Amino acid sequence: MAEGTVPIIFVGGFLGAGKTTLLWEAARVLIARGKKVGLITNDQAPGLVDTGFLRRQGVSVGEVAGSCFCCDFGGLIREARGLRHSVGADALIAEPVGSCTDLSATILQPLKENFREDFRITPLTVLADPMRLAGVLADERGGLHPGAAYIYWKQLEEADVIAVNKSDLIGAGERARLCGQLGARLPETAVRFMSAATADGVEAWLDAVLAGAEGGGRVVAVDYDTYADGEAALGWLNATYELRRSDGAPAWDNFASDVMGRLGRALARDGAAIGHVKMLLEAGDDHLAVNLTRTGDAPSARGAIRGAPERALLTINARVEMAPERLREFVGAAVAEGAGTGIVVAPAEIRALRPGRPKPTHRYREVFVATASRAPRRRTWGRWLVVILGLFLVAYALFLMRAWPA
Ligand SMILES: Nc1nc2c(ncn2[C@@H]2O[C@H](COP(=O)(O)OP(=O)(O)O)[C@@H](O)[C@H]2O)c(=O)[nH]1
Ligand SMILES: [Mg+2]
Repeated sequence: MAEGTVPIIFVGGFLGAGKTTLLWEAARVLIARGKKVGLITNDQAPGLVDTGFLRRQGVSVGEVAGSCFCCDFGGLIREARGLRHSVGADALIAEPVGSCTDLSATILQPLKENFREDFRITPLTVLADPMRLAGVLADERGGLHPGAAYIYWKQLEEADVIAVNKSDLIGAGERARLCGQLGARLPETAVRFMSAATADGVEAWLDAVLAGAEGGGRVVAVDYDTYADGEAALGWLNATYELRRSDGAPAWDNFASDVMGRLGRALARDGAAIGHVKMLLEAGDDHLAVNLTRTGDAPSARGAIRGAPERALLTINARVEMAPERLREFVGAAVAEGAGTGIVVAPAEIRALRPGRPKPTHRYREVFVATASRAPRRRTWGRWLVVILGLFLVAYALFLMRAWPA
């Protein structure tokens, strides 16, 4: 087990920003330094592609499923402590749900007040996809539902560090432009650029947050009605299918790309804005991840399934601006059409939902500042226990000395 406080890094940011890719890359850097790392993923429902993908990379992963971290603070603590004790993690990196905000008020501040002996809270990093960021900087909404755009801006506002990811996709001119626009909107916030995919800038970011001041330096005002509207604008679908392939059916990799292509085109025809669609196809020791992060974009794939194994497991996570029931139909149709007659599809679990109104376990109105007179609550309880025990012992001693009144 790791002794002393363990740094915990929160990587927030909108759907598709590259959080999971960064978690994996940062874990690789720390593992190469001889550290033990625990990752914590989060989703509104079980069956998370990110968890499956990260576990496939051989790193220890805890998952809080069924609620965001802020609404299941106890679940977050359970996973963080579990990773700290079971694998002796020296560092924890956590990825909140991409449509979640107000992390500073609901997670970082309560951690700082009540768990500072266990965890060191590093600066809150909010990751941004440069194209989506350019969109919201240009017209405030960037093509998102107004509530989703509100969430996007709140994420940026509460960040200790904004990390513009995917810097491999933009040139120096675009970097300077984004930097200037962010500086004008959020002059107090540190901005850095990195590419989680190529690892460029990841180590420098990691060193900066690990050495940085305590995180959660600001708490922003959040209108929970608008926040809830933004979350509810997205249909949420987590589905798992068991697949069996007959001879002559398309290769697994082609099948996965075909399903994603069909789904992407169908959603584009319907005019539905994609938060992200992720697929993980697993067969034996191999896996293939396919992602689509915006309507009209080409899917990107990572990994491969070698040979022609008979069975495979397909997990799909889709967050799209449409009713969950319709999303279920779109996904079901794409899988069935992609499978054709050569692949038998058996749905194992399908959950389609609209995230409910966020009801955080804790919410701080201001930044928690540790002072001698405002010690962590658990210590205060400990002190009371010592006082009560002391009084009891004194009373017992008096009784033994027969000084106790009859
Ligand atoms: N070009 C490029 N793509 C990236 C980078 N980081 C992530 N991606 C891709 O962006 C998509 C979403 O990444 P993911 O880590 O799942 O995002 P999340 O939803 O924020 O966790 C995937 O297709 C990734 O391969 C990057 O630095 N450069
Ligand atoms: Mg992710």
